Amino acid sequence: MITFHNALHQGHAPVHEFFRGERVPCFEKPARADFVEARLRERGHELREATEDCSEALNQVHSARYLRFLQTAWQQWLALHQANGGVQPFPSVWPVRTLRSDIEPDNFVARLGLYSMDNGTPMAEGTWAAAKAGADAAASAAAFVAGGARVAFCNTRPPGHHAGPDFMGGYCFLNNAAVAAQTLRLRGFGKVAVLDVDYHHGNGTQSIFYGRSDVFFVSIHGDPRTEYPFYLGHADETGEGAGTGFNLNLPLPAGTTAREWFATLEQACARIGDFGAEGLVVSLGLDTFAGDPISRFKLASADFVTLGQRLSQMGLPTVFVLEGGYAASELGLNAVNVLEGFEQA
Ligand code: Q9C
Ligand code: ZN
Repeated sequence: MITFHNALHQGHAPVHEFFRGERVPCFEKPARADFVEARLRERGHELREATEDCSEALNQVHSARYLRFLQTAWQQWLALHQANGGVQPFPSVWPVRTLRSDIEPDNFVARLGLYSMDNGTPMAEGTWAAAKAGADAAASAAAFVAGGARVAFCNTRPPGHHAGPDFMGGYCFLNNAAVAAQTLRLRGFGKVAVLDVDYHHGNGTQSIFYGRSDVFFVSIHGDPRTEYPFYLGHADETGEGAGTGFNLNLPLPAGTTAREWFATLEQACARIGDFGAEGLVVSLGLDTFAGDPISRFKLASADFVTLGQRLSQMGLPTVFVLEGGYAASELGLNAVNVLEGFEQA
């Protein structure tokens, strides 16, 4: 599988996040993409540098003021105090209902809260560069497919599917899958489906396309009543305005087995077929794996081969974009299983 990689991902290396009130090492760590790359090389797959600047698509899926903030966030943080280079910023206040989000506060941490959905998305010095290079890699994979290739993979981190039009969250800053889908649209694909198989609902991708009928968002994920991101991902979210009917959520309970999960995948595939998709973007989270430390579905490594085979049978030009998956040492095997399953079928 031709893979577009993110040469700058290691610059996104925050040290800790919060878990049960304690600071713990980040689950979303550089080793994840490195394990995937090592496995790809071992299996003889070709790695390529990004060929595209994603800016056009990026500006269509994120707001100008969010991108402006994110691009210099680390410099803004450093300017506050000489010691800030050694510590991570975290938001501590958010503009929830009744509070105003139209005015950017002068206070940096207040601005960080304005542009965050949680305090679980730590940033570091190289975060913007890594996120932008990742979105460039996603756009490159999409451009490659738009140029006639059957399939491509984007091996990147930080992930993207929780990042909405104007906020970061869930380890995500720029929505790589949305950039890939928008790139397919810009290059002549009339109808694009985004299938999100990450354990967590892709709230950011849903929100970006919620009012649109040209991009059908479908997600299979842990029920938000008990699982992150909690505040979106219910079955009754079907789109709004022109986008009504072009959003499908298939939440499943924690503990869901591979058999139940694949039965649900059939529903997703049927609806993507009915939609008449011309291209497919797969938000490839591998945190559905039974060994994932923060998720609760029960897929085995071999099930990921089956997933790749099933997606290949859709017969669509396909862009795979890496999302979550925190059993880092098994992530390479699980990702490559999907890609090789796709190529075999
Ligand atoms: N400290 C993705 O899989 N935080 N994001 C978990 C553990 C939310 C996962 C808390 C998990 C977000 C892309
Ligand atoms: Zn996830």
